[in-house]
Amino acid sequence: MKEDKEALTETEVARIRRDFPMLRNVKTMQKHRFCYLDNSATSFKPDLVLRAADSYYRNWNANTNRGDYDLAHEVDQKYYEARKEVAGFIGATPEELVFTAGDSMSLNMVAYGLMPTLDNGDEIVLSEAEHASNALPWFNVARLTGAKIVFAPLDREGTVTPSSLKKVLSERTKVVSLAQVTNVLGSVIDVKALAGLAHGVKALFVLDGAQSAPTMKIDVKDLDCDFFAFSGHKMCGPTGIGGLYGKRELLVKMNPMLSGGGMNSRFDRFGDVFYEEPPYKFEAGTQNIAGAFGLAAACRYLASIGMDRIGNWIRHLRDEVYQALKGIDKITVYNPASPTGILAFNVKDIFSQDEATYLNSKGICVRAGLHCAKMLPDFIRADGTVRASFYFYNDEEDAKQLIGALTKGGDFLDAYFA
Ligand code: ALA
Repeated sequence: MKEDKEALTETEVARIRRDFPMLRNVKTMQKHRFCYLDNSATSFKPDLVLRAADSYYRNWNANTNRGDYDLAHEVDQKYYEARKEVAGFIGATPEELVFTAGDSMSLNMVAYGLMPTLDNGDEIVLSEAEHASNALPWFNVARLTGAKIVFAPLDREGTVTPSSLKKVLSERTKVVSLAQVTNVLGSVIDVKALAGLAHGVKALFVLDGAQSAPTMKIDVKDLDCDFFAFSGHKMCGPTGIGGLYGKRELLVKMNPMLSGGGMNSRFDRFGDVFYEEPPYKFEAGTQNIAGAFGLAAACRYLASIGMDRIGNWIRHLRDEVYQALKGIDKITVYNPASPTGILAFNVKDIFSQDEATYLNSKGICVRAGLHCAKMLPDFIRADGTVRASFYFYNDEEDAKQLIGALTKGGDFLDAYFA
């Protein structure tokens, strides 16, 4: 794996851009260059990912872990190789990696899987910066068990720090579940320190990697999280595929949220069910095999570029935009110090979605509003933000296009005259 500490170069990015049909083929509306800055919502897919997913339907189209013919054995082997590749990408073994439909599914599987271990009065620690995937499953499970949701205070940057987590931990804490990188403010937590504190009170530490797996090197063993959830589509993989890492002993004990074919070895008319070993115990029904092939190809692709270089490049582009905007009175940036590719801002007196409409008129795709993080407005004191999120195929021109659109005009009414 290429892992030097430098950022990508413009020449490399120009070459990388040619790998993406969405950057080759999409002709933007009207006269503006197409500038996609909504990568925290979803990323584009390179040709090799599309080919890998397509290859399943063309060459290996049999069900997995069920058939007794050559093609079935071949697809089992390919599926296992895909699992090994994806597991290796986050520092796990294949036996610890469950394929899921994505980050939301993974977090639901942990929350409902742990439900039998939660009692009335137990506490689940979250933060107000969590997006829906890492809040709503826990809200549901708290309601069903009588457990209580407790929020770890955020510091000025919107981060849960070791000292803020300490304030809410107690012997009643059973789970701490936090995003490694939050999706609006791009705040990054010190996972090792926080996981250590959670383990100190015998709580499990669940890490939501929706925004981190695409942009930083992950080693679940080194981080010592108990579970790690992520989506494929934010890291150049297909939609509808993602992963859940769990420590082996926890996966062995945890209840499967979903039941069906493939996850049981036997059941009888009296209701006795014998589960398969993890990870198969958690993969009920025919799986997204094409998606797994595509995600494995995406992991290989990202690894060949180098996760540190990806992280450094997106931070560089984001900082360039921040430096250009920080002196402008009418623009408020909510996450000046974020070490990620995410910039959250508002233009004075303009509703965030109107601003996004204006940027759209300049060919720029950003997300605006609450971004699924619906508890955050009280903290940032803004009912919505504009979010520009960079990925490694964004180039200097993208950063300049955003700066240009925000420094010249910036009034959503301009959209009507663009
Ligand atoms: N959680 C995704 C986002 O932040 C959808 O946009």
